[in-house]
Amino acid sequence: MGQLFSVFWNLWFPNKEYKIVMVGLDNAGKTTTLYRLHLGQAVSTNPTLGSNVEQVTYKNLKFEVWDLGGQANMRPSWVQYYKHTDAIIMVIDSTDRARISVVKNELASLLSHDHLKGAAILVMANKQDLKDAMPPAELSEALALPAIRSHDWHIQSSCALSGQGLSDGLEWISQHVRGGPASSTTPAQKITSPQTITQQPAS
Ligand SMILES: Nc1nc2c(ncn2[C@@H]2O[C@H](COP(=O)(O)OP(=O)(O)OP(=O)(O)O)[C@@H](O)[C@H]2O)c(=O)[nH]1
Ligand SMILES: [Mg+2]
Repeated sequence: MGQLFSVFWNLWFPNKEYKIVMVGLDNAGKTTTLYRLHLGQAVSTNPTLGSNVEQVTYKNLKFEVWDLGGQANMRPSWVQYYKHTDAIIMVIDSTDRARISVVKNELASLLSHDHLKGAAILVMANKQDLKDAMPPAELSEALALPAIRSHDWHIQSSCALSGQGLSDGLEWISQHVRGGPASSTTPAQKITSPQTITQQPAS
């Protein structure tokens, strides 16, 4: 049924491309995530100066995925990419306990931005392959995600090196942009598994 729907969707909107902007602190794993999605393999990265952009196709949906540099002096420029954004992916180094409050501030700042009013927020709890990684539930609490009422959000555990969790994250975004089950039938807060937590904005 889902497959049939996506065939029709593609016929109706053959060239529709959704915009995803990937943000997060330096060293979080954004560029690794982008190229894992685009090429299907891990690449060696350097700190991003400016941005990278690639097209990613997932289940007949086309996404233009922007990967922005996360160093402190580059974060003020993130806003320049926000216009017409369908979804934000905030990538987090789940072992970086020392900077979780910085992540929380950056999240608050993007949630209040006018151009991101209708954007879905996918939080990637990345580097889950590392022993001291905070699990999604701990990150969710540290970032006060359950208090977010303004946006549809979801937290997903991932390992950008292996690709674990990336398709699940794109699946959630796909459902959001299609206005499918994720945004019409999910209860106010739902913990679908220890790896993933979803919440809809209050109506
Ligand atoms: N163990 C582990 N390492 C990862 C993972 N994802 C990324 N890395 C590593 O983390 C480092 C930083 O990754 P990048 O993708 O360059 O980080 P970034 O968020 O793009 O950083 P900036 O461009 O500086 O903003 C690299 O050495 C990656 O190989 C992961 O899931 N697990
Ligand atoms: Mg980068």
